[in-house]
Amino acid sequence: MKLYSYFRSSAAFRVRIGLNLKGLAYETAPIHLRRNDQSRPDYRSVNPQGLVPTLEDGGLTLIQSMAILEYLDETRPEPPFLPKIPAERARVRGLVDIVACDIHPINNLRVLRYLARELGHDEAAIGKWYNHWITAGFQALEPLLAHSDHTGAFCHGDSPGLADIALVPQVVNAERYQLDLAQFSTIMRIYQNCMRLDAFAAAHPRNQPDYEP
Ligand SMILES: N[C@@H](CCC(=O)N[C@@H](CS)C(=O)NCC(=O)O)C(=O)O
Repeated sequence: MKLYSYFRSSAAFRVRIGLNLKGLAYETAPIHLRRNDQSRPDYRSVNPQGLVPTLEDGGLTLIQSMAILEYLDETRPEPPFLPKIPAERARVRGLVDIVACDIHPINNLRVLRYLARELGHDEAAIGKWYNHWITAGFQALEPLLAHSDHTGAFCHGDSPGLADIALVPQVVNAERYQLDLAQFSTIMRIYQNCMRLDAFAAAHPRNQPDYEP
């Protein structure tokens, strides 16, 4: 398998965690987002959206991190990323979507660049925007996790799954922008439990072949 990835991309980070949890070996094809590798015609011919991640599996080319993760789960069912019961699956997907649909897309590099280049906002304003949307999402995630009997060592029970895969990269991004995470004690407890696992630690940006300090 080949994963088009950027060390700092949280969407690629999700897929790296998923591949590691499934025990799947893969090669990394670095796409340097800051240098705009994502706009190169050769990469656009692989992923016309010009975003990472893209996963090649045999003759298949797959895009969109959550679609890739569900594909991995459907083709390699062990260990499962989702619970079996429909209501519980909906709970996990709801937690995932807070991150993947409501926080991440508006804090993406191309959005931050638009705020800076087209709308003229400075670094301080962009940092404020970034942390505002993470805080809004985490203020919903925290009680959903803290007050549910389904929450265990991880977002859903005592094994890592899809919600943890979405959550951990978002926490790493929040740390990078120096958001005060002390108010999110359940999120941070789960995050720390995840980071004790090799699958999560090995997927961390600083452990990638294209890492830059
Ligand atoms: N919904 C997509 C989002 C992918 C995405 O936005 N990737 C970011 C990195 S985390 C990217 O490639 N950004 C490039 C850019 O903004 O130019 C997914 O989950 O795969």
